[in-house]
Parts: sequence; structure tokens; C-alpha cells
Amino acid sequence: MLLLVLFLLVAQTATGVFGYSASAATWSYTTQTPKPSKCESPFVVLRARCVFVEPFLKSPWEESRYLCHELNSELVVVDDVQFYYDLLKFIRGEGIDHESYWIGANDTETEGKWVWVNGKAVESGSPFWAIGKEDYGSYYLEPAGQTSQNCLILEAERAHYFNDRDCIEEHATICEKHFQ
Ligand SMILES: [Ca+2]
Repeated sequence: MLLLVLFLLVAQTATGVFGYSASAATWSYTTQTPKPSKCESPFVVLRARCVFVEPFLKSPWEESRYLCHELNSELVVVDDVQFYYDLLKFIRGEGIDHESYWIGANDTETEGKWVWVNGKAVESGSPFWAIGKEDYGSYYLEPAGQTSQNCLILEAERAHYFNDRDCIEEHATICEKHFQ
């Protein structure tokens, strides 16, 4: 009988120790893991924003967005002229300006109503959108693709001005990581 009581006591103690260890291990994990750096490679800081320009993988717009999500980021929102300038300067400086890049806006939900992935409206006209020239000489402002072109791209052939393209075309990607 005494042996049985001793056995139960030891078993209870062992259980208690195990439980304590598990919680201690959890505690030490959460407090000792280093805080992640704000903008780590392959992302770079441009105009105080954290972006990743991926020129090699070509994908439809939705897959480009998925790629960004996999990197805990989102397709880039180019809503600031100075940031736009720095982004283009970076692309040219890196020698990767032969590619066109999907960025984070579309007019899929309502034709002609361009919306960034953060829900804000895309600014129309200059200095963002490309100007086209008809064969007979007159000029027009993009976007002009109507319902056949619903995704926003920085188009290489248009000096990386904004243009609307068919979302299923395969192009390079620019992601942006948010800190807040
Ligand atoms: Ca459209």
C-alpha cells in the first residue's frame, strides 16, 4: 500500500514538473525570439517604404499578388510622386527596366473605377498614367483597355508609366511590406 501511495505521489510530481516545463518553454520562446528587422532582404527601402522588385518570375496579376502575400507583403501602392520617382530610379539603376511590373490596383469590380489594394482610389491622369498616340496622330490618356484590361502595370514599353493590361498576362512583380 505504501509503495502504491509513493508511486502516485511521484507520478503527480512528474506531471507537475512536465506542465511547468512546457509553460516555461513557451515563455522563454516568446521573450527570447529577436524582433524582426523592419525591412529585410530581398526588400529594400525606397523613400521610407519597403519594397521588393522581382524581375525574374512572370505571373498573372492574381498570382503576383499571391507571391507578395507569401512574403508577408502586398502588391505595391504607387500613390506618391516622389516614391514613384525613386522606384523608377531603382529599377533603372538595377538594370531591370526591360520588364513590365504588376502593381496593386485594378478596375475589376467596376469598369473605369481604379482602386488600390488598400481600398483607396487611383489618381487619374498625369503624372502617373501613360499617354498613347493613335495611328492617325491624335493623343489619348490611359487607361483605354475597357473591360479587356483591368489590372495596373508599370509598362516597360511606356517608360513605366501606368497602363491597364489584361490581368492574365504574365509579368514581373513589385511588392511592398507594411510595418504598422
Ligand atoms: Ca478596365
